[in-house]
Amino acid sequence: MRTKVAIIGAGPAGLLLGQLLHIYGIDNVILERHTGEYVLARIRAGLLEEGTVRLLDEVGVGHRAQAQGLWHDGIELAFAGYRHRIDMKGATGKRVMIYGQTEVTLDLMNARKAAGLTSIYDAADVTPHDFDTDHPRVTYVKDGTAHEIQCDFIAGCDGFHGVSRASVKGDAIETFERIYPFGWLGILSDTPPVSHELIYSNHARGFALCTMRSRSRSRYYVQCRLDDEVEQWPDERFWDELKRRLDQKAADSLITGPSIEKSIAPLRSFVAEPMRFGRMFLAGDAAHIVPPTGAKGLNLAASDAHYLACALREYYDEKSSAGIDSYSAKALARVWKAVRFSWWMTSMLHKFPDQGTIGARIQLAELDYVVHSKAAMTSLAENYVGLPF
Ligand code: RFL
Ligand code: PHB
Repeated sequence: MRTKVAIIGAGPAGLLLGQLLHIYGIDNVILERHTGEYVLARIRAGLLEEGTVRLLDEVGVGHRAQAQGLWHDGIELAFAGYRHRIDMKGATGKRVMIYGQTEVTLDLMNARKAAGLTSIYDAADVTPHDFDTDHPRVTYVKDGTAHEIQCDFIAGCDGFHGVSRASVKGDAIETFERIYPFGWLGILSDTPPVSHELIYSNHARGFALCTMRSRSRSRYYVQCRLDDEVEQWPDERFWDELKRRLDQKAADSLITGPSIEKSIAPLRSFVAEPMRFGRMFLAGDAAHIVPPTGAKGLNLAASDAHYLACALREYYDEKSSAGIDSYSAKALARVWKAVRFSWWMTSMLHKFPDQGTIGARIQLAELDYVVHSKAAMTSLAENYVGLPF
């Protein structure tokens, strides 16, 4: 088989890139190691920047998000027993949308199917080759048979544990990493959200986040130990812990119910530089990871896909390499700002094992400053709604 761009990974980065390239008339094939059902069952992100929603509109899949997504003008920060609102719309003129990653993935998958584009799910041993030459190729095994795709470019959209970044020789890549000493335990439940806006809570027992998927489905997270297992967290323990980390009013009005999903995610900041290796590009979690406190991971996957699709369009339409030559620097400039913001939100809101009483007091002072200073509030809002791309 031959194609212009072989995309490895059918997460948001790969699917969005594939759809953008299709619209620009650039044929592409997606290779995914798991089945479509498996990909759709992963509960992850929920919050989209306006720029991400705009991209979904651009590729013609935004109608369901526009109809079912929940626009939010603000968030609440809870600390020292009270909640304080950050008016993001007022500070920046922009909003964010709650629309689950599973729905984004489904919309993009359906559009790809409807356009008759080739996606190979359940592909084993996917391996990029010769991307340092003008003839890159990707090999894989499907139903026990070996296959090869010849292409002009490879897009490594295969997430943090993917094969693309791992295929790069040691000295060609530099990585930066911080692993946080805690995780997030998340549950999904068919109960109405405790508040119509997201609540980010700093508490002496640890961080908590109240978010949602719809008016009748809630998503809640509590900071947990890195070595915790979901089995140690029966629903009653989760609800009890969440209530303790919220202000009295929220705790009293929280409606609990059986969890329909429960999982623990570690928190990490990670960046690989550069994001281009000859004729292979990295995009999304394959190149960078941020802790979810800033809600930036999926939104960075979207901006990478946008930058890369524009660069490839320039290459094919204008016979210019300028776009692909500047892709890495352009994407990384936005990535590092999101890495900084996500680290900052994480540092301000979580309980760190070594922070001591002085660290806890400094966090409260910072939160108090953020909610009372117009400049600080605007800075938080500007980053939260997403820097322009
Ligand atoms: P993905 O989604 O991991 O997709 C990569 C795909 O590549 C496949 N793959 C391979 N395919 C072929 N061969 C191989 N060798 C392969 N290896 C892997 C995988 O099966 C998979 O299908 O990466 P992508 O596309 O870059 O998308 C990134 C986002 O998924 C991620 O950044 C977000 O989920 C992060 N995130 C959030 N982001 C936001 O913007 N807003 C949020 O509100 C938000 N909340 C979250 C989050 C992530 C969380 N967890 C679980 C880490 C909340 C949580 C709890
Ligand atoms: C979510 O809805 O899952 C979500 C929202 C905001 C975050 C992280 C996760 O910061």
